[in-house]
Amino acid sequence: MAFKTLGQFIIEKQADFPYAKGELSRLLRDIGIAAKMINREVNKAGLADILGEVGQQNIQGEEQKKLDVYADEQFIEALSRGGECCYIASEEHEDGIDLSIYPTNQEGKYIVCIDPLDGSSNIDLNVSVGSIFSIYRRKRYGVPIQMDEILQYGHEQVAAGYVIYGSSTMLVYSTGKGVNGFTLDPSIGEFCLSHPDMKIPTDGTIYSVNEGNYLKFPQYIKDYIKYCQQEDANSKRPYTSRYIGSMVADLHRTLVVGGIFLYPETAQHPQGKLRLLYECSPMAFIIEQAGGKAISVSTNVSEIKPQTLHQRAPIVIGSKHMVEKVEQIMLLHQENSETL
Ligand code: P6P
Repeated sequence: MAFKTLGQFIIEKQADFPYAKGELSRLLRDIGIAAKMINREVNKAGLADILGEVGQQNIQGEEQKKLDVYADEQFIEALSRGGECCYIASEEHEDGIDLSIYPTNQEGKYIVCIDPLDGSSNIDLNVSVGSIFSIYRRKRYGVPIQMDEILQYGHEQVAAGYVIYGSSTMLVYSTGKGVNGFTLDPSIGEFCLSHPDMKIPTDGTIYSVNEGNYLKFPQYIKDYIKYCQQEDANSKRPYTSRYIGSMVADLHRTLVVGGIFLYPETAQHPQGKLRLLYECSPMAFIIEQAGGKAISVSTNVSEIKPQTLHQRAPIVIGSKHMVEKVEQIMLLHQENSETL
């Protein structure tokens, strides 16, 4: 059976957006092109001796780049050329990239926040890494882009998605009408629909957290981790602990088989480690679109107003009932501390 390609699927779903004249479709296709370019290089990463170490000339006499720099360049290249994007906020750039100054992107309708290669420290360990993207609608035209158009709430996202460069390369995205997964078929160089209408199980038996930080976690998180480890046949506990250390890989597993991923706040890092605009918000959008939940301490990730481009946020995300259990324990602690 011939699979439906990403391009065919996007065009088919264009009817979901009566007002869009194909710009979002073209933007998603541009992202797919960048993903294919990055996939080709990520899969060669282990051949450093042939490709040459970073900063050296490789056998073609080209400067060997760090893969996250290369990934960043591919997204900027594809989004600039496509013309639909007016501004890029990237993990690799302290300041955003205003494309609206170029005639080709002057009328671009969309703002894209990206983590070009998340978990890139894992590349040399041959661990799955990923790209994460978040798409917002521009608010004004004919004037320079203002920060309030970049720093929008997660619930204002038009679309979000990720690419996971793993045992196979997949692009998973949502435009607010469910989540669909596409697997790259290298033999034809196309992403093909392999996981239509993805739903995260409402319950799971896997918890995913860097337990090395356990002693620094707030008490409600410590209590939840202990809850996961306690014996209880009815609720299939103790749960299994799985932590890859690559957010896209940990959350792709969570989406497919259920579970919960936590990167909480600690005393030293009250905002946690993960970035709001291009890690937490897009992953929260996808997981919520698939029927899951994503909180940041006592608020939904989608309801945090970003103040800066690279702002961090604590996150607990995954199967609905598992996240609700964390909220339950947190509430108990808040009530106890109020009665003390
Ligand atoms: P830690 C990778 O560096 C990353 O940004 C995410 O992909 C991942 O979830 C997290 O950091 C891992 O952080 O502190 O557990 O190594």
